[in-house]
This record gives sequence, structure tokens and C-alpha cells, in this order.
Amino acid sequence: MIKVEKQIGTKTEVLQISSELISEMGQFLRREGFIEILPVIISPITDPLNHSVLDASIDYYGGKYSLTKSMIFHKQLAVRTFPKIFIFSPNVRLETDDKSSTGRHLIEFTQLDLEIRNAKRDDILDLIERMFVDVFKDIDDKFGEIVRKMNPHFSIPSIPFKRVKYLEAYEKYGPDFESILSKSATEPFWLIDIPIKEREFYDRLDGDGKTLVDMDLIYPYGFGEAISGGEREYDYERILYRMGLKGNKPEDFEWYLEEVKKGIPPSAGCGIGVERLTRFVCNLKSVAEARLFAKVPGKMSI
Ligand code: ASN
Repeated sequence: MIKVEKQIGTKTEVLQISSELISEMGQFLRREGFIEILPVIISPITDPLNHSVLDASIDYYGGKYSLTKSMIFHKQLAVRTFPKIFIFSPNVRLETDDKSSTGRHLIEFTQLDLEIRNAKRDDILDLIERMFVDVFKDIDDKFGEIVRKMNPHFSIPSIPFKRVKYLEAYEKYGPDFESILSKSATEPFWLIDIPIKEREFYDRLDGDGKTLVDMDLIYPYGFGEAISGGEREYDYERILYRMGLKGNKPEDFEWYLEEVKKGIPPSAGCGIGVERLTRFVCNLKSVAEARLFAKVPGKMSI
């Protein structure tokens, strides 16, 4: 006799919840005065990231287009036009196969990327906390019964979220602190003041010269990183200085630097992994269950 494993929460239900999350986040941001802009898929500039991934670029008439790893630079340029913007941004990061079973990585994923002109980190923390409450309430109203079957821990998060300083947590729990804290937490929490070597050159360096005015949001129950973001560098000389510290070559960012020279405003923002949010809400083993046509690192899929 074939043993059929009892499935809690069908793929259809998970995808309906994901669709609702996307819709409600967009509506919330519009109510907050944001404009949605269309995603950039190829560009001569993209996020250098703080870890290496396989190359995803296309030669085109003597130039090179990269597939978008994140729209960070375009966000900084877009807030010249609108004070508050968001994008449901498809990102391609060709991660190596050692990330195949983390449950948190796909080589093609979507982040809700947002940015606010002249904002501080606190403005982003406050916005995201209110957005989480709004979105979780909406899911509870529309899918409460289904979601509680999949996820016995489902609850509306209480705000403000706790703020944990990166270096203090590191000192107390060692290099695995993020996963230790995520596993023991029952509410999302912020990890703030991340050291310079853990991040890219574009997040703003604090006056201490060691940590950044940035943050990650960490989900509880071991689900790990949800969001990353921060205040940004916007001054040309400082950006060159930060690239130098990181070993990023200015000639690789020519198009960006040309725009910075013309002037970009101070801003802050963040990006929220859509599949990771769905995974957390629906209590899924892997982000691969959170979308159709999922691409897990190290494998080919349609
Ligand atoms: N979206 C992130 C941010 O706003 C950057 C990233 O995805 N690496 O900081």
C-alpha cells in the first residue's frame, strides 16, 4: 500500500497567501505615499554583494549587461525623481551549490525593494514594523484558518521589534549568534550596527568608523534573515573611500559614479525577500515551496 503523507497547506493555498502578501504590501506602501516603479532586469551596474556568486552577465554590442542582483543603485537614483519608491524586483544571484539545502536560497527570487529620500534608519524600522502588523492582520482576516493549520506559531507581531547590536550578540553567542538568536526568538527582531566587513560599500558608515547605520530583520523560530537595509552613502568622495576599503574597483561602477557626481540625495531603505516572507508565514521547509518554477542553487529547473 502506498503511504500518502498528509499534506498541511497545499501549494495552491501557499501561493494564494503569497499573492495576498504581495498585494497587501503594495497597498500599504501606496497608502504611505510610495510610488511603484518597474524592475530593472539588466544594467551595466548592479549590487556587488558581500559574497561571491557565479557570473551572470550578457555581452551586448561591445558592452556588458549584468542581471540584477539587487536594485540598490537604481533605488538611490530613483529617489531623485520620487521621495518614496518601491519595486517588486526579480533578482538573479547564481549562488553555488553549497547553498542548495539552506531552505533560504533560490538563484532567482523577488525582493520588495524600497527607498525613501532623506530618511533615517529609524524611519525604515518604524515603517516595516507597521507594515508587518498590517500585512499579518490582513492574512489573519483572509486566511486565518488555513494559515494557523500550517503554522501553529502564526501571530500578529508585537511592535516595536527588539533591537540587537551585532557586535554585542557576537560577543555573547559567538559566530553562530544569528541562528542561535533566531531559533530561540518568538518574535521578529532587528540586528543593527553591522560591522563594515560584513556589508557592501553603499550602506552608511557610522561615526565610529567600524559599524554601519544599517540593519537586518531576523525571523524567529529559526527562519533567519528576512530583510536587509540601511542608510546610504551618497557623497562621491566617501563612496570612493568606501569602495577602496572593500576592494571594489571604481571602473566597475563607472555608470553609477557618473550619476553620483551629478548628485544623489541621502536616503535609506531595505529589501524584503518575498519568498522568505511566504516561507515564514506558511511555516515552509524551503523557499522553493513559496513559488512556482523555483530555482534551487546547483540545479537546473524550468
Ligand atoms: N535590497 C537591499 C537593500 O536595500 C540590498 C540587497 O539586496 N543586497 O539594502
